[in-house]
Amino acid sequence: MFSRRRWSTSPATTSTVILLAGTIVGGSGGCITSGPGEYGVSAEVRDLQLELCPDGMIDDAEDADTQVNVVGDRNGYWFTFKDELGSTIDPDGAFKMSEGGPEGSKHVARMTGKIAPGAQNVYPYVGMGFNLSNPKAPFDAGTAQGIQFWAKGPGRVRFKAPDVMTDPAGDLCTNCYNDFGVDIFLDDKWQRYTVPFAKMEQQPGWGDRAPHVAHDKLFAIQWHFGTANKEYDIQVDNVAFVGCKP
Ligand SMILES: [Ca+2]
Repeated sequence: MFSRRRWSTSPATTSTVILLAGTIVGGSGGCITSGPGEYGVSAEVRDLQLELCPDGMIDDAEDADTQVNVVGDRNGYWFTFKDELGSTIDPDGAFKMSEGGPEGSKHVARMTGKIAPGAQNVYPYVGMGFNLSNPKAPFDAGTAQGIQFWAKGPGRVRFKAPDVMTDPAGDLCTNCYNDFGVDIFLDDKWQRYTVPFAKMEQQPGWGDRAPHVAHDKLFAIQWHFGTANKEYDIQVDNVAFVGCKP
């Protein structure tokens, strides 16, 4: 899965190519030409409802700091990341919350910028998210059945949860970064999305495989955007564990 063709306009170092291997997007999902958010997983996770777990709100950003709501050892920080191909992202470096959000919200996690051009086997990307614990450590989501969040695009976002099997921090993978997740076509208005762990899958065709997401050993929660040449403005709020069994 490594690049067979050198990046034509910027020198792709070996490390760049390895990094890119973590972001290869699976085969095309069909020939949908309009309103892709109305179909498939995007629609399923928009329509699904699961109740908030006790202390389930991971972060609503309302305190405007860059740490999730501190609950036990759930105390990680937000961050952004990007490729080395020229994609831009704001905030870059130190994270900061933006103003706005769905109704009733004053602050929100937001990333804006433009994705670099792609090429054959070259996949530019950006992302934002947070580690669940600080220092980074496996986090047990307990009896939660999934993760809910509000988001606004538009754009196709990969929502994913690096875990002990797919994140190098777990010291178990050799071809890492194929995290379990779902691809969601975000609407251009605020919507709630509820993603059950059971719905999260690895991308086909690359990376170490695992049977299912290790929701008892999660490292992080992330939103990736990687549509080449595209300007983006992705907002996320009210991230929570949902569906706890009594
Ligand atoms: Ca908020």
